[in-house]
Amino acid sequence: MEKKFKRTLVTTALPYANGPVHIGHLAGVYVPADIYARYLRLKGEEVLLIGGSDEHGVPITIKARKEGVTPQDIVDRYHTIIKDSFEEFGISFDIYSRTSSKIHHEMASDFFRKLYDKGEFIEKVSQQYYDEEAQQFLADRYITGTCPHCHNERAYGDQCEACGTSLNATDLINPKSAISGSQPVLRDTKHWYLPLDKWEPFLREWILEGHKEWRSNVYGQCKSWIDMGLQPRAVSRDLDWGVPVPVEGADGKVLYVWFDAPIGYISNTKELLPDSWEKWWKDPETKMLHFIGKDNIVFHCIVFPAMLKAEGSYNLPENVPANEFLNLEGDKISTSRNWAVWLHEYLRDFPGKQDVLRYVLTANAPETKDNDFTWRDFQARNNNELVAILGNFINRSLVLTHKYFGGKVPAAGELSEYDRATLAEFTDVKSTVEGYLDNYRFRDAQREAMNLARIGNKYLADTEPWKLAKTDMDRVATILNLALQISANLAIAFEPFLPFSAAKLRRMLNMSECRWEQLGSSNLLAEGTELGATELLFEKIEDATIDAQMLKLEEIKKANQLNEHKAAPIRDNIEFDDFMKLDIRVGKVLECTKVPKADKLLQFRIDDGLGGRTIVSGIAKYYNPEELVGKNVCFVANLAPRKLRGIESQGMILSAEDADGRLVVITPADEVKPGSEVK
Ligand code: B3M
Ligand code: ZN
Repeated sequence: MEKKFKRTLVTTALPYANGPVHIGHLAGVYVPADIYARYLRLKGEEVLLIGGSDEHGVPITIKARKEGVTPQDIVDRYHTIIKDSFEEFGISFDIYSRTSSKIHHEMASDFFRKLYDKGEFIEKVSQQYYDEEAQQFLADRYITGTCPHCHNERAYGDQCEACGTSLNATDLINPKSAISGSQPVLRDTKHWYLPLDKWEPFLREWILEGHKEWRSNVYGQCKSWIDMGLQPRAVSRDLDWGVPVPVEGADGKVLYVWFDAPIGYISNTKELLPDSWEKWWKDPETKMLHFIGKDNIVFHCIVFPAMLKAEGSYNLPENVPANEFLNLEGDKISTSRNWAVWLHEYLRDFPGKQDVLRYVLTANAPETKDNDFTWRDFQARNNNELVAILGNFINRSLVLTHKYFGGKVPAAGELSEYDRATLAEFTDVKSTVEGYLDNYRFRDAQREAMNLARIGNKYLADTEPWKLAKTDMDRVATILNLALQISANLAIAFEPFLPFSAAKLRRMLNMSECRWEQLGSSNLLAEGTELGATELLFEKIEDATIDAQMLKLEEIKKANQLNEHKAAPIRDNIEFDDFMKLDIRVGKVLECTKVPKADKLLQFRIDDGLGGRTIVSGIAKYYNPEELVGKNVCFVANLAPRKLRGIESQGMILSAEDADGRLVVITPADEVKPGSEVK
């Protein structure tokens, strides 16, 4: 049987404050959570939407070290940027706070201490790399060395990015400290572990038996973790940034970031509601939901619940509607490769178009599988759906009302058969949209809401009130009344999805209230209501705008290819005598022409100091023949002649191949006589 709850606590993953947020964050977590919270508020339910920045962890300290600033500087910078982006996109947080706050440090510290006092941790000594010069233990990310699998020399202590293998720092060949460059040594260190194995029977029962309704991606991941067997997990680290471990003898140790971050949900609730936060966390009539991305599933479904269970007084989540990933133009979004649409950049390039992005991200939400964001799809959904369906319907209804009825809602007369059928159609929408929203199926819900506008559009197209205006104004009044009622319904139905446009629409319709219950009614606007000024809800996005975004991505891709280029490995050694066999000379280009019907080849006449020779070279893609005439080049003079396209080539012109495959001719740095030997 379905449980009844009094209120809903919605948490959203706390983004790391070491960079700005992008469309993947928005699509995966914040837009769906916001839709859900807005929906419950419209229904008049008690709901909290909790967010904040995750300000601890090693990557933040690495970034700070690189920039020569403190970790606090880094998180201050990005917390502000992230918070502003969310606000601009209308993510209606009741609080957006941060884990470097005092209240969070106290909360996390107390939580650890309570588990410690209850004997819920295991203490274990293990060996970890220590940098003797810098006098500190090294997080795995702070150690680099050679990957034992692929011999990449720049692998990290936790992962080799060349071959993708996850590593232990002790696997690395030739480990080096990223702090001092010295070779680290192994030292004993004590840490606290949460024995997840102890909670395995409970987790198995609670999730695998009790929550079969969870999304199959979430349920499946949990099942495979549990079936693999759970191990104790270290909840402390040797690091000087984070919440200090609150026990004696733990100097230089902080709570592992994944231990303190989820407690951030609790601290932020307490910061918002110092006197009543506990009912949101401990009253079994509160329903808790975690909105997260798929890479966070194990922490929210296994580790955090085990922590809450060990503490003993908290609720567990009722559901964890985790999303898969959103890709960008077919490639995985990546912060380090700058492969993303950053929210602050989108706002700069598309001012006032927050709802367009919200719409597209929901329409493509990666709810059941990874999905792709493309700029062409963005344009098409804007032009063909938001403009052509929703915007067009609203605009026609309002413009016609202004034209024929002086901007006042006209009185409806007797409804025709067709009017009634239309009404019946859109009355059903409420329960359909609700059904989807209640099951966290946001893309289906939004698609249904859009169907309302389709119904409206079709209604106007079929009834053609503009044609009746000369003959039957009563009928026109009825039609426009109905069209305006549908518009008012749209203002309600779209409020969770497109909050800015819905608010604009409410102003245009002069709607004083907006409640979910009203959805489906044909009496939302009283006869005689004075409408506000008509504004356009959406506007067409031109090809040039989209081309500019695509170009930007292409340039990023090119830059990445150059950056990621590593020089080819050096070939096997040769003897000096082998080298001496090569006769390399300098020659002056006397003539240079394209070889007909061969798009790669140029034919050279070279002054080699010995009467001249002909060489054919495959560099036509990179040079115009004229540019090379008069230049000194280097060529292999004793290569056995070969025929290319019927021309005998007497040697080979030397070029360097750049990272992108471009060939660049080698020329001596100063003027030398044709025929000079290169040694
Ligand atoms: N900061 C990881 C992430 O941003 C982490 C989430 C914490 S949620 C408590 O993907
Ligand atoms: Zn490797």
